[in-house]
This record gives sequence, C-alpha cells and structure tokens, in this order.
Amino acid sequence: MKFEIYFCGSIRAGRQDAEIYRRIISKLKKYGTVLTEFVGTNDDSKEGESHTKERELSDSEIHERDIRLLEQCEALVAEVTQPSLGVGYEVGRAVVLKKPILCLFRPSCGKILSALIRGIHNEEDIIIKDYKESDLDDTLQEFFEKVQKMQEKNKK
Ligand code: 6IA
Repeated sequence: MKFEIYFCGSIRAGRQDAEIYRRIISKLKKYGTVLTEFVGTNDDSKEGESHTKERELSDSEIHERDIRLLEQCEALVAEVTQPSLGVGYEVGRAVVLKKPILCLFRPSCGKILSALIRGIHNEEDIIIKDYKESDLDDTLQEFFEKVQKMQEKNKK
C-alpha cells in the first residue's frame, strides 16, 4: 500500500500535541508519502532548509499550496484533539473533494469533539475514531485497508 497522505494537526491553534503528530506521521510513512510532514516538525529543533522556507510563505501562499496538496492526496488523516480552525477547514474541504478521511481524537484529554466533525462519520470512507496511542497501529491498518479496497472498487 503506497498512498499520498495529507496529515492535519494544529499549528497556530497551539502546538501542545506536536510530538504526537510527529509519532503519527512516522507511522503513516508505512502507508506511503506524507505530503504535509511539516505539521509534525518539532518547533524547537534546528530547522532544515525546507522548513525555513515554510516560514517565508505568506498566508495566501500557504493556503494555495495546502489546497493543491489536499487535491493531490489520496487520503486525509487529521489529529483533531486540539481544536484548530485550519484543521476543521481542511477536513471540510476534504469532505467536498470526497477524499477518504480518518479523524483521530483522544477522549482522555477531557475535551468534547465538535459535532461538525463527529457528525461526518459514516463507517465507510469517513471515520472519526476515539483513540489511545496504543491503538494507533490497528486503527491506521484498518483505515488504509479500506482506502485500498475503495481504490480497487473505483478502478473496476
Ligand atoms: O489554524 P491552524 O494553524 O492550527 O491550522 C493548522 C492546519 O493548517 C494544518 O493541518 C496545516 O496543514 C495547515 N497550516 C497552517 N499553517 C500552516 C503553515 N504555516 N504551513 C503549512 N500549512 C499550514 C507555516 C509552517 C509552519 C510549520 C512554520
């Protein structure tokens, strides 16, 4: 299985889960290419050149580039525990683009997930999943098997 994956996580809405994003991204690499690896980059680390370039983009360039990547991707995975306008917007655009979607939410954080995210679950190509990190391997495997089956079905 090799997919182009768009990963979403909070940036300006708060970086408290950045380390979790990084760990999810490293697991996603088993299933293909993560188009938005910068979401998991440790903000305090020495930044590589590509990350430095991220900072030089204007907001409209970031938006344009992210929408292009969103159109290109074959699946979107979002960590939605830390509420973020940008992540909500990306998930909404991915629904309209009919991309397979997996939203990951940690109930242990004590927050309540927006009905506008929880409510899009359909058990088929849009999965909203309450998870613990120890469940991640199984959750990702199950989701990408579904994506694979959907792609095979669409080819027929
Ligand atoms: O509203 P937020 O900033 O929390 O929205 C986060 C989401 O929007 C992420 O899933 C990203 O895909 C997207 N996003 C927000 N800011 C950026 C950005 N800024 N670059 C690319 N995508 C972004 C500059 C890069 C930063 C790592 C220095």
